[in-house]
Amino acid sequence: MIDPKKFEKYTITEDGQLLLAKAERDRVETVWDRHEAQQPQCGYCEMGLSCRICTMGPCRIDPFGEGPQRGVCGADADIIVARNLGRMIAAGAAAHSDHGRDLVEILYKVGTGEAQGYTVRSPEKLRTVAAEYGIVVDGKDDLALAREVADAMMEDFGTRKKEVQLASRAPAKRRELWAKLGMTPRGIDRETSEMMHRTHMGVDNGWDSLIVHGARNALSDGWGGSMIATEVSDILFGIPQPVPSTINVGVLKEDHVNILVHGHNPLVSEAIMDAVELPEMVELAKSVGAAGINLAGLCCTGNELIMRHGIPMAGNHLMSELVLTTGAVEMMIVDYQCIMPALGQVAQCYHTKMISTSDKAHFPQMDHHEFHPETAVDTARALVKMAVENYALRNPDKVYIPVTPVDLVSGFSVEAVVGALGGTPQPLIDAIVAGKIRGAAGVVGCNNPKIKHDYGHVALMRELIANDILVVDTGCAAVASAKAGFKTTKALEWAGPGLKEVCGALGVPPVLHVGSCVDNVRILVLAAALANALGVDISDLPLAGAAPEWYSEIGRAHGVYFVASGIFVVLGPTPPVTGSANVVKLLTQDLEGLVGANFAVEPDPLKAAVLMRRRIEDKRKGLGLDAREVR
Ligand code: XCC
Ligand code: SF4
Repeated sequence: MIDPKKFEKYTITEDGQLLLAKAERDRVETVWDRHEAQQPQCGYCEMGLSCRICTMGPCRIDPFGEGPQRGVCGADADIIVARNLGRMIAAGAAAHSDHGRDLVEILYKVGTGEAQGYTVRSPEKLRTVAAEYGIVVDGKDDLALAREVADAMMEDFGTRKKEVQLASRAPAKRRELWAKLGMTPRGIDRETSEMMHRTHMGVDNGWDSLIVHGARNALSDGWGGSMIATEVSDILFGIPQPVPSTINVGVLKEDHVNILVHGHNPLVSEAIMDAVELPEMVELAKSVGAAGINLAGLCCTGNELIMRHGIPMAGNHLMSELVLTTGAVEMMIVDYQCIMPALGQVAQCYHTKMISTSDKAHFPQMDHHEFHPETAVDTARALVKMAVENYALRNPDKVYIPVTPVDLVSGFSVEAVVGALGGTPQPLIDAIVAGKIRGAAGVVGCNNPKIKHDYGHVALMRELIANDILVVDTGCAAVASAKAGFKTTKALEWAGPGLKEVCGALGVPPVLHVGSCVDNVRILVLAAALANALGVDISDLPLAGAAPEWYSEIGRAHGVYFVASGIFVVLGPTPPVTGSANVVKLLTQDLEGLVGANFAVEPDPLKAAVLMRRRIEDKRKGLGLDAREVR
């Protein structure tokens, strides 16, 4: 017997520990094994001091000052660190913005009648967004508007604008600041493309000007590509409203055909959901001896489904391999982002069929069945049928679903939050002014084997709610807190007295699930709405953000757009910038004077909570509200 306690150092979750023991029994290699095999990781790269941008290199700078201080081209530590950071931001912004573009293409095809199975589920939002883009809505039907909105959004991706449209949601003071600093995002693709240009050898060698452009690049995602992704998802699939569901590996059902969707883009998972619910598919499942078909999500496409439809969630990033070791998954269907290329290998040990679906995301040991809007319904049906037929190949001796699921309530879009407050943000503002709620914190981002799985998120959020701070979360952070039981009103017993009173009266949990990673923009929209209601800037509000277990370039871009929007952000894992004292000082100190917020790095979530509380109390003081001392 392998003692699951042995895996307490890797994860705080019971399902994680038990399945790590199962993985060891089944001789499955996991992300933690590979992380260990990589030790010690390259110190130059950890500090951002290696460069392989051109073939005169690769080069590295000696952080101790004895070896080379310049690359072959003459770039010093500041330039190399800033260029690397810039490219990280560009990649992250590109990823989520490209996800946004895929949705805009579907919206257009819905308008022309070419997108099989997709439709406009939220005509209200279509009309609101159309009006924001200056489109005349009166007298037009949904399909005509879908085409026009899609066209207008495509323009945002281009280069011929002064400012991306949805940036107009930001407070006027913020936009003036961006204009003054040269951070106004002009076009979504333009800023990413310009970053690749600037970081080519021999272009922008100002470490500070590179970072200012990094902010503009990240803002083009936050107020551009990602915001478009969220808005179009709401238009096509509906605006999330509070909905109960269940979470952790226990959502898999031993007597059902289990299908998992993993990735980010709801265009695949929504089609699969529709196919799973077809009576003919359910009949087919019964004919192979299963009780039915069970669909569950992982990572952010799971967040999209749970937010809108209450589809159960199996786990977050570091659970994506372990969930396969249950031996109970007939099929995992992936789209893109955060899908470990190891998954196909893990699935080899079981009967699980692995399916990739995007023309831009191929993986080893997966079967590729491309999704296109024109044929999405047919593709989804064929895949679900294949999954059902695979049930016969399941080996009951290998099946192990070790836990029972935890309850949660999801679906807190900005519209739902305002709805819960009775139609205006005023009651939230009143509660903050009265000091019952000290402020709000956004906790976002990933898992990373460098931090004990889920510990960063859960320990941080426990501290925040205990100190009367309302938490909104997204991405894998949101999955972590839900598994820990923070997303039902029962969790109010862990909240401070003020937060408990306010959330109790509203009937909402102390931690609100606002969505997937792209839905971080819902936090921006909510922050902007609060700032506008008070006539102040976002940086004046008692808000703070954290990414306690972030790993990805996407996470990097999001951190930068939060800070550039005026929200202080604490990072768990250290970004690869410590090789440049100048860059570190800019990010952790001087940005405050420029954009009214900066970064801090603090891997210990208890200390991170102190930093966030201090920030929130400082901002209360600035607004003339009562402030507590935080030690
Ligand atoms: Fe999770 Fe979004 Fe991070 Fe990926 S990046 S690990 S939050 S699934 Ni968006
Ligand atoms: Fe080396 Fe400069 Fe080329 Fe980078 S750009 S690899 S520092 S020569």
